[in-house]
Amino acid sequence: MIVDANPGPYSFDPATTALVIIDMQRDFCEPEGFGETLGNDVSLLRSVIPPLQQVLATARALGMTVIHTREGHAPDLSDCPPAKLNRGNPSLRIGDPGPKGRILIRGEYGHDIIDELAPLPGEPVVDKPGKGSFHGTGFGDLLREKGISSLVVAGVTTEVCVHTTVREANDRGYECLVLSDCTGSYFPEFHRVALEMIAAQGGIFGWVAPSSALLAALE
Ligand code: C5J
Repeated sequence: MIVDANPGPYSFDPATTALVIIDMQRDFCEPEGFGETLGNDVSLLRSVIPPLQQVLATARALGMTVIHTREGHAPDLSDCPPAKLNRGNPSLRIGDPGPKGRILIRGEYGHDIIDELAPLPGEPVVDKPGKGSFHGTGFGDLLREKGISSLVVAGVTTEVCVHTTVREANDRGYECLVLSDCTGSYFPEFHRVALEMIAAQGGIFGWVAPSSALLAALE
């Protein structure tokens, strides 16, 4: 199948392609979580949800591999480097108790994926301590086990966890398509430029297309 993408056609086989949904967690997408403690307007991420719900429904209907990721840490913070824990001047730090549970801690309500995009039983959920999906996780092994060679990437935030994952995947030989309207940032300018960076120089990290182009190819 071929998607009309930037910088050119993106070809993929749904049988060897995974839809990877990055960090659509309450901690990033809803008030009173990690994103808000850093001073961000989390409502800016909400526009991602409706188109991503449509892509997710289509991928599931076609039997494509769907993988969710969550950024977060063990309750004892043993996998949270001090460099991450102590950085910046948030209103609450990682591990502090907040209205939605301890900030960015696995097992807490705020750490989980938003109801609108909740994983189905059997869909892998990769818990990652970092921004990229490969670092400190079984994500690479999972892709190999499932025979995946291409990734359709969505989620938040575009210039942080989406970008890091796409860069890691690109270096490992995966062909990545990033869905422009199914990714989002607290900084619209960063979102725009991050997408440009992926497709620049002949697709230095991959391809970019709106979800409508992917859905047109899948129909
Ligand atoms: C951030 C992420 N922005 N999921 N994490 O800290 O992009």
